[in-house]
Amino acid sequence: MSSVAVYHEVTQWIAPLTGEGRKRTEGIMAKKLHIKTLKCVEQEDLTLDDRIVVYVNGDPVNGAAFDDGQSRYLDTVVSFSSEAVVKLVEVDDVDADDVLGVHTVRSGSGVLEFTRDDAHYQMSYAISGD
Ligand SMILES: [Ca+2]
Ligand SMILES: [Ca+2]
Ligand SMILES: [Ca+2]
Repeated sequence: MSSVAVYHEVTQWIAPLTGEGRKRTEGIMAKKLHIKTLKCVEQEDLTLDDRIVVYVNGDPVNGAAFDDGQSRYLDTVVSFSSEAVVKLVEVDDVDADDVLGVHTVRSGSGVLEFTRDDAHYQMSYAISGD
């Protein structure tokens, strides 16, 4: 699937895992990453809004449009086992998508900075469980 398609799918995707799906993953996915706020200090695209997709361990988990200075409460919780690789991608139609940064987190809380391609995003997060 192209990341443009992923962007549109993710921006409409709000249903969490329920029932059997959740039971199957609970045993091995003992930790939870809570992605709280994502702030766009400086966007990557020169015109129009950035289209951001957040990936955790390779899966798209949320997406939204951002303008300079805009902050959004993503409130996204993702289960994982040992570590969570968080990647921020800015989607483009005509040229390749832009990876704005990658961070690996395992515990605790804080703010991740994504600063590639002259962009600047700040993501606050907290990890629970062990
Ligand atoms: Ca771009
Ligand atoms: Ca774009
Ligand atoms: Ca690009």
